[in-house]
Amino acid sequence: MRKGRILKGIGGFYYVETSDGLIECKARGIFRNEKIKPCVGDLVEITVDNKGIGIIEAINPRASQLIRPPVANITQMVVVSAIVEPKLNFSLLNRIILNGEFNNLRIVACFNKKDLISDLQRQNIINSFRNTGYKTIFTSVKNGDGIEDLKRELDGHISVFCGPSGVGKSSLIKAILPHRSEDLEIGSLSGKVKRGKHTTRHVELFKTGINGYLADTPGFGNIDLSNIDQYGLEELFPEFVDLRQDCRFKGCLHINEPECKVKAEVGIKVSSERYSFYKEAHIELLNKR
Ligand SMILES: Nc1nc2c(ncn2[C@@H]2O[C@H](COP(=O)(O)OP(=O)(O)OP(=O)(O)O)[C@@H](O)[C@H]2O)c(=O)[nH]1
Ligand SMILES: [Mg+2]
Ligand SMILES: [Zn+2]
Repeated sequence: MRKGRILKGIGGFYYVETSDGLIECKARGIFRNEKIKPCVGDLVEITVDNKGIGIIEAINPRASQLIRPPVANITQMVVVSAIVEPKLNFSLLNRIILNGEFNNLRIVACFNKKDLISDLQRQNIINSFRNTGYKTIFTSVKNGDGIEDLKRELDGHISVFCGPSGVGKSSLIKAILPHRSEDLEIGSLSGKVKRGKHTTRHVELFKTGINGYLADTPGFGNIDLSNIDQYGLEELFPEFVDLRQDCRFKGCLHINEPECKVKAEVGIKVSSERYSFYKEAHIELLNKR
């Protein structure tokens, strides 16, 4: 038995990184009956036949499992956005972050295409995420700004790059891993619709820096919050954490309750943009019940 990590899965084959290099593997039929499927990121045990084809014999328990994108054992989400081209969708950005929080992942908020925005636009973004504790990085693939900062955040983590189509996820990864550029598909924005089109299709983990792995993902258009518990929602806003114990009522949802410390701090310690998003998510979960 050898141990390894699945870096890529295509057409029923899994590519497992082992101390002897990358080994092409098939999965044991038994997994299908047990309704678990090997997933990129899984730590697995394999045997190799005399033709050099590996068989995945066992899948280690997963520390985390993201459904969209399907990657196991990730520890960090790099949420990539642009401010223009495509225009920032603040609600979608926060939904992606919420999904990361829900999965207990460290969040890095990466704002790419810095070359297209002003200092004021940058400052507004920083302000709207105040007291969240999220690592915020501004990058430009065009002039190389911030790429080294981003690289440093990847050491020791298994990261997924998430975000809408066309924001430059694949371009950033190409800048971080120039030797893998032939494996990354970069799209170009259509001049007419400036919305971007999906160019990245499958998930693969790439090795990066010191003990880091990263995965590119295809951009997505919307995120549904239905797996989040209506009462647990407020716990997923790190800027509420130091305030909530000062709300008058235990279990305060920071919506209509009197003497709510979170509401009192909107525009001060809690940005009004993030609080508006909190209300939006709260109402959405309320209506889903
Ligand atoms: N001006 C500018 N353009 C950029 C920058 N980074 C990427 N682009 C351009 O943005 C377009 C989209 O880049 P991609 O890397 O394909 O975007 P993506 O996020 O991977 O998109 P999907 O794979 O569809 O999700 C390409 O035309 C890039 O050349 C940047 O920092 N500045
Ligand atoms: Mg891409
Ligand atoms: Zn409250």
